[in-house]
Amino acid sequence: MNHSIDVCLSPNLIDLYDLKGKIVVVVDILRATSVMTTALAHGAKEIIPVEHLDEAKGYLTKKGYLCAAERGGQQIEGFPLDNSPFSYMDESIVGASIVITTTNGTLAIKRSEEADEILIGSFLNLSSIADYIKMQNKDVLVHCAGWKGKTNMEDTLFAGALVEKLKLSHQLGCDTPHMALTYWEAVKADLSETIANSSHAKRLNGLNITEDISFCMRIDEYQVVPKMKGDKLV
Ligand code: 3SL
Repeated sequence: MNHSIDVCLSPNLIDLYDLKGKIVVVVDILRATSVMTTALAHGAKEIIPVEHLDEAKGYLTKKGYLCAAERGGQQIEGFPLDNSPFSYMDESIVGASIVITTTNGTLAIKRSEEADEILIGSFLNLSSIADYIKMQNKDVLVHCAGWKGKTNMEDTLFAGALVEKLKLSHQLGCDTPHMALTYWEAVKADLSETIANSSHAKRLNGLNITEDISFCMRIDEYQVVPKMKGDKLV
């Protein structure tokens, strides 16, 4: 085993990690990276993740872009698309260039910029991400988007699930991959029930967003490996 896998539990901790030469898998299970995975699986041409709302607003008047914005779980007024995976499954998505800004997910992508390669992970494409990584000769860091700097259950569980798939090919870097793996192994049989107790699932439930949560827990629904190429995800 020449390569390692490590886990960063929050974008606020990312400066502790050296990203150079590494594959960074950004994960925001609820819901940004699940949405991006869904959109690309349904034929979107590209996704431009932007950190700031103003930047996203700049695309609203440009021709040829479908714009999405979310803060605090809610769609921002004036933007045609929200942050629900179900909004990215119809014909309008095929061939589309989508611009998206979200509370934590797009921020985590921006803070991963020094990586050799940035991948977008979710339960929806878990095995595809693992299989792709196994074919590369690189160290891996899972970058959990969390919630406003805090750690969350669902992103940590994804990290554990990916560690489980890579533990024979990658040595576990620090303590966090061990912690994430132990957590994943303990609850994976009751994933939906476990996530139902997470703070963000409760927050989304409070906004009457319920179906998204169970959809985002589906494992291997899609076979896409979204990668950043310049400022776009393809
Ligand atoms: O934080 C994010 O990036 C979003 O995915 C949050 S939400 O699920 O849209 O509320």
